[in-house]
Amino acid sequence: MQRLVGVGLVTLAEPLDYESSRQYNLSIGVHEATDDEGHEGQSTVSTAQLIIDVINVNDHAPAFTQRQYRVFLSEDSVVGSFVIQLVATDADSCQGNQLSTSRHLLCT
Ligand SMILES: [Ca+2]
Ligand SMILES: [Ca+2]
Repeated sequence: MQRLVGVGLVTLAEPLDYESSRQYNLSIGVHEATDDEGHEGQSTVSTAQLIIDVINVNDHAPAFTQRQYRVFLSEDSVVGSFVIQLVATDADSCQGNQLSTSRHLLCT
């Protein structure tokens, strides 16, 4: 008895973006090519579920909330004086992504 084997390929039609869609849940059906009398078959014989989990990559660059900062400091300011607090954000998911500033680690 000979077995019939069909192969179907699933290919990516659009770029993925973990921050927009983290999972895709697809239903895939297989049909008979022809029925016993040689007519083109249309009924679904079997279905399967395909779940695609998108893996996050670090594809967004961190950015400061302002393009320019300006601070006025008196020349007699002592070493260690507070100068400014800067804030940066990163559109990537927080999992494993941290922003490193000279003094603090941030997670957005
Ligand atoms: Ca990033
Ligand atoms: Ca990402």
